[in-house]
Amino acid sequence: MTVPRNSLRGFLTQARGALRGAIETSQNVTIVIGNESADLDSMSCSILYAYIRSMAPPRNAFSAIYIPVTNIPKSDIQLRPEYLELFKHANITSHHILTLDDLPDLSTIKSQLPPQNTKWVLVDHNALQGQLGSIYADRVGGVIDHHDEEGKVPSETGDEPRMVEKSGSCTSLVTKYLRPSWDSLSGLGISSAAAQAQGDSLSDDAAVVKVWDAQAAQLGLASILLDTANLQDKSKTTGHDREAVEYLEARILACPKLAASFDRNKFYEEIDSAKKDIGGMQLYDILRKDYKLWNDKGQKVGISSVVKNIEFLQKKAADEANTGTADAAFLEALQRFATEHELDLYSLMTTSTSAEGHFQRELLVWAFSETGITTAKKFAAESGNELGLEEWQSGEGNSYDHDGDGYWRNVWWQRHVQHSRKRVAPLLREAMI
Ligand SMILES: [Mn+2]
Repeated sequence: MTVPRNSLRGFLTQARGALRGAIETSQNVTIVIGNESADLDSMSCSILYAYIRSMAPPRNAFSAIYIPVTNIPKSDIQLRPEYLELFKHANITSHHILTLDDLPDLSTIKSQLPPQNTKWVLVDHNALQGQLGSIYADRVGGVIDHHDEEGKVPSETGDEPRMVEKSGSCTSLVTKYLRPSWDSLSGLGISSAAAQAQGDSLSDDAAVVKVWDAQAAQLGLASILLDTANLQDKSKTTGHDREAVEYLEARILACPKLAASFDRNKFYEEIDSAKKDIGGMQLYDILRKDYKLWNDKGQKVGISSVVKNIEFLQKKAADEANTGTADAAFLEALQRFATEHELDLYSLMTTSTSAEGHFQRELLVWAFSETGITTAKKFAAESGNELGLEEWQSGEGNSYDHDGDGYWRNVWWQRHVQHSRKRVAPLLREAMI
């Protein structure tokens, strides 16, 4: 059975029902899942892939429908205002998105969703992490990603892709992979009934499909534009990104309802400012909203990415603490976060725009254990040049650098701003011994 041509909204509703049914009746299920930071790229990759693949599956698909799962609890969607802004363009709401809450509870997941009944396609990462990874890693049978290759996905993936390539956005690679299927779907119209219908309803159906295509195209386009700064960031943008933007934008402009009013720059600004609108959030939520954890060689390393500078976070910490200096409140908040996550090493990466309008990055590394301290020192010694690390001081004129009493901490300006967590995380992991 092929999934009928449908809107994103209709498809996601169907996917939720299909997942529930598969769990209840022990049927096969294919899950498409993005990484644990669940940024816009991860979310749109999994939905776009599952959507087009379900309507145009390979002949020997493992299951009739592909289920897109966003790798966070449902309540965490609220921490991503850019999701909510974008959903309006895709005619969906946070209630349509499938999250970890739609999978059985971790305590019973192995019996309710037996590994042999599942196939996992990874998008925007290439190693299934955490507890899901410990149960289902052997069931991964496809990947599209733009992070460093970890060699965890089998080299032969049959009917599913095995595509790990450099690209600003993973959504660009997903778009490239799906294009032939999407093109043939759009050529087919929405149902055989449409083919038999009279002229009027046929063109009505065609118009409906164009609206659906434009909604899905906007879902993908937003991620690529965010990841490449509207294709302006030369250090990130690749040919894949430019081609995908051209393709998705054409799909939007092919929809008469949108063609006249759609403006890519305006669309980008809208989603980008929604992403930076984190002023109303608690500091703890800001630290965990774009957080990734690695558990290698017996060390736990966590990295938070934040779209505001340390000064902003200090003010927030001071407001929340109501006492003491901003420096102290900020450091206490970070320490609390690292302690609760039982980290050997915690890193905070910020991005912001300087008063002169330049894009800038700060990098904080704080090690709490003996092994963590060894890693941190090795990282600082070996990666300082590549990352362009320079001494940093807080607004109150304090250095946060510290070595002793069982911990080590350093904060730098990271002058080579082309390097995101995608580069910093592998450098930290290479420093682990
Ligand atoms: Mn990505």
